[in-house]
Amino acid sequence: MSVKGSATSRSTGSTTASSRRPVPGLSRTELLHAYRMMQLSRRLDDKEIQLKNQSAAYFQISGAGHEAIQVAAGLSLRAGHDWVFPYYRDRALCLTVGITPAEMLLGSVGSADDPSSGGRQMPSHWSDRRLHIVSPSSATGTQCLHGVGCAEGGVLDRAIAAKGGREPSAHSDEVVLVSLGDGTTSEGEFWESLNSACTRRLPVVFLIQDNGYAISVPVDAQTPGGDISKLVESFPGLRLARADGTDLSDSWNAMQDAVGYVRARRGPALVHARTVRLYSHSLSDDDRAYRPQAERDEDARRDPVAHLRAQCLAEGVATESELDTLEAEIDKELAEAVDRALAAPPPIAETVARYVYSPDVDPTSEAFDVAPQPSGALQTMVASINRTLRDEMTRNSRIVIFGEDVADASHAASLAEVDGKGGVFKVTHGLQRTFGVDRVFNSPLAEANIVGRALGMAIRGLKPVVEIQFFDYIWPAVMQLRSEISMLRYRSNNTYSCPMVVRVPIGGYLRGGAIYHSQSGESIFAHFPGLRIAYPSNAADASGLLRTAIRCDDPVLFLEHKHLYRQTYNKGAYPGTDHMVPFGRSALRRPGDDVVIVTWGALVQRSLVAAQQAAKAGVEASVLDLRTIAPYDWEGIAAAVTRTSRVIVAHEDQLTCGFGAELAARIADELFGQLDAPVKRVGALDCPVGYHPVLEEATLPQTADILRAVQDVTSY
Ligand SMILES: Cc1ncc(C[n+]2csc(CCOP(=O)(O)OP(=O)(O)O)c2C)c(N)n1
Ligand SMILES: [Mg+2]
Repeated sequence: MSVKGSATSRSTGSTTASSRRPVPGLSRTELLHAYRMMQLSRRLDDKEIQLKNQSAAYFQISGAGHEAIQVAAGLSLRAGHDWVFPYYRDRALCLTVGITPAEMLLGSVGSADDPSSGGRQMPSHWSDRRLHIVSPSSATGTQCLHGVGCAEGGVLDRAIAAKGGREPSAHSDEVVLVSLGDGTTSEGEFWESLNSACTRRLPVVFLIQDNGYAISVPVDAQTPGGDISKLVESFPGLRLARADGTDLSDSWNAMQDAVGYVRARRGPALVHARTVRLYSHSLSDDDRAYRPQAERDEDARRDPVAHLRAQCLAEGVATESELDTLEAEIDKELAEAVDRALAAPPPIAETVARYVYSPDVDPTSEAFDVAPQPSGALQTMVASINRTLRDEMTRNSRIVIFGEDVADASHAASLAEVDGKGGVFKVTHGLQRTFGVDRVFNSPLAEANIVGRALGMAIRGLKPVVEIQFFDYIWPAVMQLRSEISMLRYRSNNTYSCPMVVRVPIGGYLRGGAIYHSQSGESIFAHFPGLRIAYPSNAADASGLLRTAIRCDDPVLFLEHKHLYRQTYNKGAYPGTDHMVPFGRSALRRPGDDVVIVTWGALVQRSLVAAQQAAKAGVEASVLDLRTIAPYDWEGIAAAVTRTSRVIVAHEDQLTCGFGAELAARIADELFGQLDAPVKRVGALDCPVGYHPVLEEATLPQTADILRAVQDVTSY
């Protein structure tokens, strides 16, 4: 092993007279335990391959060749004290931390009893709440940000608890291990996570298991120079250890060094372990298609399990017959575990949609219907949101706010002189000044970083309320929103969840917002099961909906229309510290029996104006403000359509695949018999929003467009 960074007190494993064992620092019992774990992992892989070949398992990906570094990593951690963010090759790691072979095999067959996911996830996506092994997705690299967020969450929890006089839930010496492959280091999320780990000196160990390939792509075609540790050498404060990941001794020394450094709170560490991939990428891959035989043979000669066996025999740690006995015991244990897995019940089809959302806290329920108690002067939507955040932060010390520019000043000392930024729209202004830098802070300019870190904090009980600066720039975070935030509860069968709020300024009508500050697109996120979407149109609703978003137990995308932040027509008196609007409950903004305009966001006001104009011609249009998109108020829509027999869905987003398409289809499907006219949609052109007001006006739907739709539908 070689290390870079400030020296630790630990030995780096040089051979000494007393170290006649293959792994100095491990007792004979510990060494044989390590050998058992490595053999168990390999034999379990082979068992699962058999099950796949017998069609009793449906997928297989092995850890063969990675066992030494993984067992060394597992032995260096304290189960249930430290945190583990594994990836799909981490069988030996997860076994060493404490997941049993029987539990793994229940995952192989996809049983309802599979403790990681109840048969929802492929095998090799292990998790365990008690052991702090966090449910991974299959997306490479996303876990890096979760691990960093978890480490940061622990640090913040302790700082906040100390100020609030409560017991912290995080330990002062806990370590977060994030594991990934060499190819995965090409993902931006890896680099974003290194940035934050080093900037904030977080207690994270990155373990890179470099088997030289990402499916068929060799590391030299993936990483400049073919050596990831060279690239990260200059990260300030990052302790770096390189190891032969097929050698238990070298792996142990590297892991001890890294974990010791992190546990002592000296900063983050990275272990670059070179392993071999003894089998193909997965059972769906055949590496003979792209790897020469000589290279495969060379890997086989570096088999870590065979290597340790030979070492144990050579050094007299155990006799051949002792190792044979140990291996026979493993085979017996596995045979019993296979029998149990094969007899285990499959998932029940009726449970398929369980745990998309919290089964315990229902934001559509009466519990979230708390009437407003308005008091004080009328205030804008931006003031209303700011005050709601302030009140909720006062009520719940676990709320943390971060995002780009959301702090008043990153250098808190400057606040003696300056007023503070508090977000580009000033929504979070003054919150850092009131609640301190542990609860309100700036993120790097990296959207996946914001959402991914929030997940890592949320799983351990903090309540992140983060900001994406503009909806137009949400896209780097979409993998996190789609594959992580909204799916964590489902994929872990309700074992892990990450309730949080992602606030996003959205929309146009800004006169000058142009192409990259005017976008809509809520329908895209309505396609993410597990995510709630609120979209207030006025100041009072913004407060009530935000409070529901914060107090509910699901991730919520909270869309704040930029144009609505400071209008006068949607001002309201502050509705009090307990007002909540349940999700999925629309509001009738204007009654009218001739047609209903179903709408939300900035088109609520435009629809009201159009309705007033239509009334002059004797047409009475009602305006129904949906307030939330996921869930949406189908009963409210159905009642309004039944009453009027004519319906328009009006939204700011583009017409094609806008959320109106979904509503129009459902209305046509389920309410066809109630209709006296076709369902009409009003939306933006399928065209970007140009800078000049003439272009903006031509793209976005205007009052006149809604009025024309009212005339069309009512004269049909
Ligand atoms: C974001 C993402 N892109 C692509 C894939 C498909 N994929 C799965 S594993 C893999 C290669 C990963 O290689 P590496 O990080 O070296 O890990 P290894 O499998 O070699 O251990 C790819 C491309 C994925 N799962 N996620
Ligand atoms: Mg690899």
